[in-house]
Amino acid sequence: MTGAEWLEQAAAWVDPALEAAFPPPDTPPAPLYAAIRYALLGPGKRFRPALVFGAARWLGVPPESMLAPAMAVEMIHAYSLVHDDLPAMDNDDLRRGRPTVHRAFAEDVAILVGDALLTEAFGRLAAHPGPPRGVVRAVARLAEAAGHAGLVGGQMRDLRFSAADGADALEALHRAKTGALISCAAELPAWLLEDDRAVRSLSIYGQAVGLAFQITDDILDVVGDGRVMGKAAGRDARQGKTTYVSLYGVETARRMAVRETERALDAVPGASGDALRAVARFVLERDR
Ligand code: GRG
Repeated sequence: MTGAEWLEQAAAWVDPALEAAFPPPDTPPAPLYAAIRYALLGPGKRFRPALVFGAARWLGVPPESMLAPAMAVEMIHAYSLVHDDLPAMDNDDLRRGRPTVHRAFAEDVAILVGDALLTEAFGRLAAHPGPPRGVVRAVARLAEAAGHAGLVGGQMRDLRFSAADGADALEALHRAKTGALISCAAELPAWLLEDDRAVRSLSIYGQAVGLAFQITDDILDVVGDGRVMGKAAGRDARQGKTTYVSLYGVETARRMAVRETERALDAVPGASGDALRAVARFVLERDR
């Protein structure tokens, strides 16, 4: 199985559940549900659900038994994209090959869409049918990844980052902004199953994949095709952003991504780690 095939499988499991998670688009108060659906069900890779399902497989439980965490991480991811695109943040017009939510609807709607997705994510995870202590610890872990020490803190670092802050600060920024949710996605099945040893391995795997994901994101911004990526290429350079490519150049950045991927592969050995290893390799090869 390739990583791309596992991502497709993940979408086949999680998309019907995401589709059913909110009322039909014309349900009042308009245009809330139309906009939530636009943000959540768009043509994303479902990378974070693929990590949840891959970790479930590594742990020997049916991936479909981990629908709640898969939905939760995709909802938080979708919220973060909607808010990141807002005029006050990155001010983007295009996401996943379509107008961003505030462009397709309105800015006030986009803020509420993000708020609704963020809130619903915790409701879904809390409703996971499993040992209550595991569910509570998983909810706490998701809060950590999404909050001040994760996504939000990483976004703050990003908004105020300057090249003079240096390479360590850049890594800290990306470990929080991109890596925290990716690592959390890989860890959640182990938290839910209260398997602390597996949490440690999946955290090593997830942090390495998260960093590789961000490095390849920076590389794609330079060498990628905007039509395939569904967003403008070359934005980082135009905005004068400090990235792995601007600091190290494409070749060294690629070697760094390879090193992180090898670290990830080593963390999930054995036959049942095949999906997680395929997803880690996908990160290196991805073109979108
Ligand atoms: C606004 C609180 C807040 C946080 C925003 C994650 C984030 C923080 C912003 C996203 C902007 C961005 C381009 C980050 C770099 C890496 C990344 C998360 C890319 C998008 O993820 P993909 O490639 O997207 O998984 P798809 O569309 O495939 O779901």
